[in-house]
Amino acid sequence: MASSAPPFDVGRLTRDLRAGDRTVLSRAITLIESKRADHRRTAAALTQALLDATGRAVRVGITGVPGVGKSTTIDALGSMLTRQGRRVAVLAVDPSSRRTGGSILADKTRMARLANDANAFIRPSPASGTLGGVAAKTRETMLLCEAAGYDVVLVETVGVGQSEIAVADMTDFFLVLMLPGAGDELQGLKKGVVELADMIAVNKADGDNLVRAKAAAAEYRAALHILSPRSPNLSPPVVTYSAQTGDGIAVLWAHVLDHREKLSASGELASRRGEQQVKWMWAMLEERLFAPLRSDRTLKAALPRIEADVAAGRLAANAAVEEIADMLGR
Ligand SMILES: Nc1nc2c(ncn2[C@@H]2O[C@H](COP(=O)(O)OP(=O)(O)OP(=O)(O)O)[C@@H](O)[C@H]2O)c(=O)[nH]1
Ligand SMILES: [Mg+2]
Repeated sequence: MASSAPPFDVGRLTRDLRAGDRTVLSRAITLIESKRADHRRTAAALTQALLDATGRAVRVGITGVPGVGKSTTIDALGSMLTRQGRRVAVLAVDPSSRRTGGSILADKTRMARLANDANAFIRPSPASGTLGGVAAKTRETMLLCEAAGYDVVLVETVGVGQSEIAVADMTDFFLVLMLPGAGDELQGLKKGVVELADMIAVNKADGDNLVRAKAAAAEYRAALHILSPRSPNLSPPVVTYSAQTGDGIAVLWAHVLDHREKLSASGELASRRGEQQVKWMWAMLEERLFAPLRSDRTLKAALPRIEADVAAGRLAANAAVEEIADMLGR
């Protein structure tokens, strides 16, 4: 099927993107998100050509249960940062079916200030595809944003699935947001998510919630003692703030910068990023190598039978692997 869109010119894209052209950035992200094999190769060439201009941003992952205030927080934090002269990119990873095109719109209204800020760029990641796929696109999108001059990248994800692990794996700082309210200690978040946290921030510390927010913070501080921190030398701070009034947002950001300074000084920032890149490479390669298992019709048709035979003890697992490998090698 012939496409009516003009072909992508990597040289031009590279040049215009480095100049910070937002329309070109959007176009380049569309290229990155494309599933076409020729686009994938062009996307790889583009990323490679831009590599020296990437890595400069403060990369922050933000997670929390639905309604905790992620979008409101990003709006308040992002606007504070653009006022300080920063350029802020906001990306969202949400593999759940909960979100449709309509709620992207809702998100933009929750981020009303940033959505109209010339120094901010908001881009939801596609909700389709496998988690690894979605996260991979978000990572590449992050690199493009960096090359286009965005020096803060905020990645939002809802903290109820596995997307938060993917986001923690692509950021320098992982911020876990909590609601005020004691008792329901980890609030539906898996313990594993809290263990990824570089900071816990209790939102909605305003009005009647103020006291409850402080109590919740004290509880998390106590709970964190029994968990192992992500960085051996840094125990994650627990703060309270209000995304609505803006109280505490500056302190929250100061913690991010402080953490960054310490990680840079110890060399952990560079090593963490290096490890993330390698892990990402393997994740993408694995996905690529597994692709035939999903796309080969004959194999797809045969797999349930092979699995059933293995389960029933009619076929040895290693014999099954030989059979599958033979079909793949045809
Ligand atoms: N009182 C108070 N309400 C807040 C605060 N921050 C957010 N809210 C409200 O909480 C609700 C949810 O906020 P969102 O920012 O949409 O939350 P979210 O975590 O992005 O939600 P999802 O995208 O659905 O996962 C909205 O009604 C906000 O107005 C705050 O600091 N104080
Ligand atoms: Mg939101």
